[in-house]
Amino acid sequence: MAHWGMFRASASGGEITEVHPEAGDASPSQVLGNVPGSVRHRSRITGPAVRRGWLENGPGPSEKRGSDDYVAVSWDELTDLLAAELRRVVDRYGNESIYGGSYGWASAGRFHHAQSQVHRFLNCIGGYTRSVNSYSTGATSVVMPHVLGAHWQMFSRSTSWDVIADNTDLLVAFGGVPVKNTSVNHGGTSNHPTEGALNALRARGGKIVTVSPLRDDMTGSATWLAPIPGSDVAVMLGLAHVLVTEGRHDTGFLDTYCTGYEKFERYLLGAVDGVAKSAAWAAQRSGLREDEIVALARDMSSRRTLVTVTWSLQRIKNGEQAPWMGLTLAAMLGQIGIPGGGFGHGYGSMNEPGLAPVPYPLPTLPQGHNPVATFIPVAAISEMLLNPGALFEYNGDTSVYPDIKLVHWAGGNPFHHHQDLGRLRRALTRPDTIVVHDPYWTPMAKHADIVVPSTTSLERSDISCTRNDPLLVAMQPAVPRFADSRDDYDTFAAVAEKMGCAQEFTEGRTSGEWIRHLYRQWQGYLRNSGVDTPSFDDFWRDGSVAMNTEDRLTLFEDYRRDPVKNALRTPSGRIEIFSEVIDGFGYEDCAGHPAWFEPTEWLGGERAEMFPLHLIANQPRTRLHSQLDHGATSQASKVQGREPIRMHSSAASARGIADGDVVRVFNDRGACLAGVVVDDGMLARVVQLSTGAWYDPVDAADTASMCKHGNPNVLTPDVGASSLSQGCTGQHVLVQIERYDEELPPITAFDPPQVIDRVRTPLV
Ligand code: PGD
Repeated sequence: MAHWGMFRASASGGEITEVHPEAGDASPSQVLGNVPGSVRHRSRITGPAVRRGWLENGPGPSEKRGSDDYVAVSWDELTDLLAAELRRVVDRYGNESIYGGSYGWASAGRFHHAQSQVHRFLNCIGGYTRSVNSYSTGATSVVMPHVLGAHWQMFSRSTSWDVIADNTDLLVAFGGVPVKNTSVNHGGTSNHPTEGALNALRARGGKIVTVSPLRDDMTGSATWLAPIPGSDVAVMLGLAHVLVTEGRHDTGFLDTYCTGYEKFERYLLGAVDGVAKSAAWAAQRSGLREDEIVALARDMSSRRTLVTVTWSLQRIKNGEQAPWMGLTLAAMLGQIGIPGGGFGHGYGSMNEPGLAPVPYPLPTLPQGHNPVATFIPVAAISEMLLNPGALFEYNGDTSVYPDIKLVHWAGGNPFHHHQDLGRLRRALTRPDTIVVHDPYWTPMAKHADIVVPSTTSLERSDISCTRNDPLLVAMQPAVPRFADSRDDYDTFAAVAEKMGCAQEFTEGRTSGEWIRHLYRQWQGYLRNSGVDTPSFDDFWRDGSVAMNTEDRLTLFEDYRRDPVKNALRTPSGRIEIFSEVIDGFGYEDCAGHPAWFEPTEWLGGERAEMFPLHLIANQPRTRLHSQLDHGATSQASKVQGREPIRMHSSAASARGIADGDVVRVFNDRGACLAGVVVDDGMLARVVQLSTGAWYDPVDAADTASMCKHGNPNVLTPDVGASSLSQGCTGQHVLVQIERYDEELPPITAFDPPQVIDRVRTPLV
């Protein structure tokens, strides 16, 4: 099982040669094509290594990170060095000075889940500074608990695809429903039903309106409205204005199930600032026609309508507003809690929304207790490392950035997920020590002092399951461990042994014993709930257990049925269109109700005079984030070895650029090369470059160097969504593009650094 689906692998000589998707999968992911050849790829880390400068000079800030050589060490040396360094940092600076936020998707599998392993280990040695929220839903996860009293439940208990297919008459999808993103699901997935459900809706006579600058954010027939990127909230306000002024809003629903609508309505009608957020006002900001907005609002109020908002719409400055306003629009239509109507968030952002949840807890490795209270919002990593002691706002509180001496990372790639990579590189010069566990020489591993070679999930046993999939799967190794790599669990167990907390970390179990233990614990829980499951041995032999799921859910059906008994977990128990709590924080960049904030990176602002193209840095179609970028599917999409950038023919020809050319994409933060694919399925001034090409600087010693491979995060702004959430804003950025006529530098992203073997080449 992988995040991108369930498969069987054929192997030979320690390498995967073929993969065969699960028979029941309606639409297997093309990302599977990256798996063959991935185990023994040259970018694998073959054994433990330590950065030469760190080994020679000891821990300390260093500008050599990212361009230094490495020295191969034995496992015994590596675990000695790691244990001693952790002890030094804890004794001298305290556990708060270890940053263990360690964000990232790692691999499917409940036991070997890298984040769970590193957090459990760090808790055994006294804790660490943690991170909160995610890069996926940074703004949503903070605003929605105030507004709806829920966050992830919105996805895991979302209206199921079959209910939408059978009942929705009009699907209005802000951000579309990009089927490419549904190929992945955190923790795995055994089926991909999205495309089938959209087709079934159409076959029933249902209509789809996709609101996105990119046509292919919706596959198949749909009405395409292409607003200027970042203007969705204006469009939603314009729609809401039509509903109110034409008396089409459901006052009964707003009175019974919501609070604060009146305050929002005053803002909407212009009573607060003298500006009515009319369809004409929205048209000016979005570039859509006024009559299109009016017609859509009328259509929405006369049919069973589902309003959906993708997660990408909140990965932008003031990202809280799009989901909050989408919910408000749906509340005004009064169909929340009715099958096929209402609101959805995240359809097409990951496979989970729309899939049926499992009604009981799943096996999980306990992470223990972290006694350190210090935390940062996850996307504030550079800010924290560059500004120890500085104050920051988050969700109504003011906190202080800790002084981090050691960064311990397992299962994530900040050079994939973080913004403004030049700034990140400057930030990574600051700590005394950076430890990275990864199977591959990712750019993050190349910035580490202590490099821990991990196995991949293809080399180990595990259990996989996820909250919206019926299968609990026995993950059996397809190949032996690669070279001198180890499971992260075994590494942590060895370091724990040297630090005197082995029993606490392992509880006396090997990884095999843990997997059996977690299964049996789960079995016991289910038995108490009256559910029978096969023995562990039968499960392991058969390969999977089918679990019950809660089918045909409608989000908030229970709340609609009985708003008192099933009150929401908000202060009012209702949907908070106006939140007294958020209002009370007094933030200038997040008011008490959803509102329009002019984006900083958008075509309607002054910055567009300097950088006139709007780049959408969205999720890739050919891989999961940066994982297996060297795989066949990902590589087949590259243009002259560079990440493809899609451009409208008018924007390309105005710059003397043709399909297949390599271009330099730049702004005042940085530059990267990319290979052009001309595509008129987008607004003329929009370009699209997916995330995930491994960062590949022309000059590794220069933190401001151009990336010759096409990582858009050299361009994106490193600013939080707002004082409320500080969420990631990496989806949107203004750029300029020019043809690159110089000799093309070779791609070196997948080449390992120089690793010195002291036996053959003694250090001088
Ligand atoms: P991955 O490439 O999945 O990216 O960011 P994330 O860091 O999750 O990184 C996972 C790493 O884990 C890989 O290096 C892989 O090799 C390693 N790994 C896999 N298995 C194991 C294991 O068993 N042990 C260890 N130790 N390592 C393992 C994703 C993040 O990027 C996300 S979720 C989102 S939604 C964001 N989206 C955007 C965006 O829309 N736009 C921009 N510009 N930037 C984004 N960044 C964010």
